[in-house]
Amino acid sequence: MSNIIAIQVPDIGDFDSVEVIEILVKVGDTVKAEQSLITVESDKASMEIPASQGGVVKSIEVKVGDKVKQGSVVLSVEATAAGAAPAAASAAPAAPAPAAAPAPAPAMATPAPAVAAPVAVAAVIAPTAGKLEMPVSTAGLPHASPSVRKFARELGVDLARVTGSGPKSRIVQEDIQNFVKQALAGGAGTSSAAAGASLGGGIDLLPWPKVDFTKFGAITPQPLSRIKKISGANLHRNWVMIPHVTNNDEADITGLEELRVTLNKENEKSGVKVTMLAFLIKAVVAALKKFPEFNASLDGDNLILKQYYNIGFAADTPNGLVVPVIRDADKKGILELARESSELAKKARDGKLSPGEMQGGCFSISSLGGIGGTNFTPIINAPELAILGVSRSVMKPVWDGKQFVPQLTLPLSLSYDHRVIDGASAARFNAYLGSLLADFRRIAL
Ligand code: CAO
Repeated sequence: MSNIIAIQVPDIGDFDSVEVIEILVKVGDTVKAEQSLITVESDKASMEIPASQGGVVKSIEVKVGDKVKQGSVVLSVEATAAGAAPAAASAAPAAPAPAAAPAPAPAMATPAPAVAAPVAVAAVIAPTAGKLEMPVSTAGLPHASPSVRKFARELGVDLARVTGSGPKSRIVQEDIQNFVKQALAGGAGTSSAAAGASLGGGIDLLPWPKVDFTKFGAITPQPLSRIKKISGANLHRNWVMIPHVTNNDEADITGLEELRVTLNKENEKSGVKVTMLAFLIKAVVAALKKFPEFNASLDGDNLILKQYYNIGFAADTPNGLVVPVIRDADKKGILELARESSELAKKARDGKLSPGEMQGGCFSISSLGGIGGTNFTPIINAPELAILGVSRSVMKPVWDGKQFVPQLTLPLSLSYDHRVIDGASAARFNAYLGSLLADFRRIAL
């Protein structure tokens, strides 16, 4: 018996209606679950809609230029046993298709230009089952869909050097092909150091080493998780595009840890564990108020100063790193911050964060304190300008002028975007943060 499945547009976050700009498969193709089927674009971002179910494509229900929204049928596939949807995703039955079924998260990449070129690039912090991830815009990157970006990456083409011939100057696959042809004919530089040097842009690197590892021993290839692929691309972009500097400092949290332990004893029955992370969020908000340039984003030559305080925190999950965001952290008390952060961390681990729960962050905290380490360099979560890395606190002997006294010391590693934040400001921010943690009463000042 044939098993025809209608593949629908999943939850695409804040976008009501998006335009189909590319169809990546054709009738008769065999697609795997999670394979990208079409690219859609809103005025803010473009994203690829993946298959919630593998199989053979029987019909394509959309064409380039169509507007689609959550629940729109993209195409139908004849399901094969091998193409069964992953546990988190389920496909909608063939028409009539009442509501959107959960599907793998679409991969987001390139938003359209807000005004004119240069365009912005949307980043994905992390996907969640059946939901779209958070788009983050960064001005100045070329406008191209995720598949075109991938194609360019595979060929080693620097998109910044390609002129887009698509709508809104979008770079399409043909533009890359033409660019490569031109390069082969000696007209354009793909990876020649001379071309890179003369243009002053692009990063001319050696190609990635291709090694046949089996020559050296047994291997097991393991595909990266979807979250790793998406967060990896974003981390890479942020690392390459943002001039990071990390300021390392230490905070005396002897008193704060005592307070935390006491509060937890008193609140044993409340079910809410007061965490160091909650205190850190509170202290970071106070530091952001004192140093507003840290609560900002770069938009071309403008600094967008934010009047709200949404704090993201890195959560380690079995599938990779995600960054849930606590909104309006300035309006919340320690217990509420502790409760909300543990709920969000649990949802993150269960793969149940919604796109909205990962959007709108102003500043992030990456706490490895529960695991270990003395210092590290966290990567800024663009378009934020700074991130606080926290390592494991240790008891240290500290000279008080007369004697050594034991002090519980928390390492603070503040990475900042040096285009906006000077080293002196970062040192002040970190020192101020340390002073708040050392004497939490200062928060009230
Ligand atoms: N120093 C020493 N101990 C610490 C500590 C610190 N800075 N922070 C937390 N701990 C201890 C806690 O006291 C707790 O100990 P007990 O179990 O004995 O009470 C334990 O570590 C777990 O702490 P917690 O429940 O408060 O959780 P957390 O705040 O450490 O972590 C979360 C929450 C979501 C941040 C964490 O689960 C996580 O995912 N961390 C990894 C983040 C990450 O991957 N960052 C790297 C991103 S790449 O830049």
